[in-house]
Amino acid sequence: MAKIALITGATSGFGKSAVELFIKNGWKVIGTGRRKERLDSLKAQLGENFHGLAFDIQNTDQIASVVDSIAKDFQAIDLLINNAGLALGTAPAQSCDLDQWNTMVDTNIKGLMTLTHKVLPKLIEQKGAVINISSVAASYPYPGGNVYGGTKAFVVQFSLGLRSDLHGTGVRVTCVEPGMSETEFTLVRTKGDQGASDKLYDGANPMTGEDIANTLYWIATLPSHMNINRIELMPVRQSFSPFQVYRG
Ligand code: NDP
Ligand code: 8X3
Repeated sequence: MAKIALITGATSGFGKSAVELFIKNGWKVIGTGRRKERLDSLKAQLGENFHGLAFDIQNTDQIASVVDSIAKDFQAIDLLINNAGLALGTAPAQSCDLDQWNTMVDTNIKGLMTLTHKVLPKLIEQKGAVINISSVAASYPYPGGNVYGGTKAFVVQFSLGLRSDLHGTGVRVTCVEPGMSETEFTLVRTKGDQGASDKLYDGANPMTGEDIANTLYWIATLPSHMNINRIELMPVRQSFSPFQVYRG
C-alpha cells in the first residue's frame, strides 16, 4: 500500500520539490500552504495521489478541524514533514518590526507544534516519522538573524524532545538544518525584492529545493531501525566567518 506524507509549505521551494519527488516514488501526499491556486496547479500536475489543503498555519485554532477534513484515504499519515516557515527582515533587534517577530513565532513555532500535536497519534499508529525543517541559523548566529534563528533553535530542541518522548513507539524524528538554498525564501524575507534575492545567490552556487527534497526522501526511506537525529547541510561555497570584535 502507498505510504502517505503530509508536507507543509508545498506551494514553493523545499516543500514543492519534496511533494513532486515523493509522488514520483509512489507515495500519496497531502500538501499544504496558503496559496490555493498553487495547490490546485499541483493537483492538476500530479493527479489523484496529491491532496491539497489550503490553510494558514498561524491559525492554530483551525488546525485540528483542517486535519480532520482530510479525505479518508489520506488519513493514515506515515510521515509529517514540518517545512512551512519563513524569515522576515534582516534588521538588527533594536530596530526591527515586532510584528515580523510575532509572525515568525506564530508560523515557525506555534504552527509547527500545533500541527505536530494533532498528527502525532496517527504517526504512532503507523509507526511513522516526523521530519522537521530547522536551519543552520539555529546553531550559528548572524546579524539580523535574531528571532528567525531563535525559532529554528526551538525546532531543533523540540525535535530532540519529541525523539525522547516517542521512545518505544517506533516513530522516528529527524531535524534537517539547511544553509543557503535558492527558493522563494529571500523573496519573502525582503518583501518581494527579486534584486536582493538574485544578488544573494549570485555566484554562490546555493543548494536547491531538489537537493533538500533528495535528502528528505533519503531520510524517509532509510531502514526503519535507523534514525537520523540531526543533519546539517550547506553549499560548499558557504562556511563560517570570524567573531566580530568592536574596538570602540
Ligand atoms: P519558500 O518561501 O520557497 O517556501 C515556504 C513555504 O512555507 C511556502 O510553501 C509557504 O506557502 C509556506 N508558508 C509560509 N508561511 C505559511 C503560513 N502562514 N501558512 C501556511 N504555509 C506557510 O521557502 P523555503 O522552501 O526555502 O523554506 C521552507 C523551510 O525551509 C522554511 O521553514 C525555512 O525557514 C527553511 N529553510 C530555508 C532555507 C533557505 O535558505 N531557503 C535554509 C534553511 C531553512 P504559502 O506562502 O503558500 O502559504
Ligand atoms: C535560512 C538559512 O543562512 O539564510 O534558514 O539563515 S540562512
